[in-house]
Amino acid sequence: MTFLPKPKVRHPSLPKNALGLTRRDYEGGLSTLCAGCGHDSITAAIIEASWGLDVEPQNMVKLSGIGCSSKTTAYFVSGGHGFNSVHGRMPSIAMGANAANRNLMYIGVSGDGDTLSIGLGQFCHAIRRNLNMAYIIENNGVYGLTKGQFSASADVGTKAKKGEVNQQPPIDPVLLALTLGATFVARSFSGDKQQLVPLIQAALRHKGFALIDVLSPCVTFNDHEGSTKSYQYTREHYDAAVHADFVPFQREISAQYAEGDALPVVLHDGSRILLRKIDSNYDPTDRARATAAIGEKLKKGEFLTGLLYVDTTGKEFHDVNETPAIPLNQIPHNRLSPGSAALAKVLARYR
Ligand SMILES: Cc1ncc(C[n+]2csc(CCOP(=O)(O)OP(=O)(O)O)c2C)c(N)n1
Ligand code: SF4
Repeated sequence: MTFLPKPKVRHPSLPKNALGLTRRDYEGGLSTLCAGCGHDSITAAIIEASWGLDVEPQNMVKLSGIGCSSKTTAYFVSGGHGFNSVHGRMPSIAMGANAANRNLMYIGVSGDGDTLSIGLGQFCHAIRRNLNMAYIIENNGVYGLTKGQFSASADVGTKAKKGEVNQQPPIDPVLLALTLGATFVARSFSGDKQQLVPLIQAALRHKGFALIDVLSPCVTFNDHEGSTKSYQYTREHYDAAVHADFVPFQREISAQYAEGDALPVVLHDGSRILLRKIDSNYDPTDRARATAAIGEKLKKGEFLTGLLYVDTTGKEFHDVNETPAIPLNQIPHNRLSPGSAALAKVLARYR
């Protein structure tokens, strides 16, 4: 993968987070994506979210598959660990790494092709296992890297740049995740940083699988009239159900909200998400009602956005499998290898 380093020069008065790091410390290499690509805006939101959360760069693990979207893990938190996997196979890598070390913070970045076409099976099982990771789909409705073929998220009737009309029904990742029992489901837009940054922070802090489907227009192959994933279409059919404020543990809650209008959700580490309901009928803790509301909007060709469903009571992968609290590479040798007498005992059982 191409990696273009950025100059190290920085202004001495740049604001610093609790670790004494500036936003520049959360950047990566220079992007080689097309100018105006929605994916670059998502990268900027991830940088902002990580800086604001005081993430220790060396504790972040960035995982991806193949696609323009999957290239973006090289563009943020250069001090983190990274693995650019085979197309659609990022969840397997996330699973293995997560099982070996539960103390790191896992973020996966994928495309709608990488997740919903070739990688659909892997995606479903990562949700079922409630793998502890934030999973971002940069959803543009096409395979950008291979020049604009329809992906599995393209809507029926949407037009390709050269006029071809998509006939196949789309897979909606948000509805799919809700059906599979996901415990954190959100949708946003690359052009709405104010909504996206707190969602990413909450997803990184959520214990379990946190999905954010981000509508992210492809300016080169899917930003024309007739596309339902263009900047113009998304702006015109974009409707927020809730607005999420992320409040880190130990920071005073200063957000103003009307009584009965906001729902505080406490995460496992004590940080909170304050959900301000824009639609007073919307309940992000009721899976069935959330699913119905999202489906209703989709039928009208509209996108409901914000934190659409959250459940902090579900057991995540490590609770279910009782994985060791310390990373596998730190388990002492005498615990891993109980010695020849113990081995002889095991073998005796098969004689
Ligand atoms: C096994 C395999 N099959 C096909 C490809 C070709 N390929 C590369 S990227 C891609 C799709 C990328 O689309 P998406 O995940 O939506 O990402 P985008 O480029 O739109 O961000 C395909 C089909 C591949 N690299 N590997
Ligand atoms: S081809 Fe599309 S998805 Fe890929 S970098 Fe260009 S605008 Fe972005």
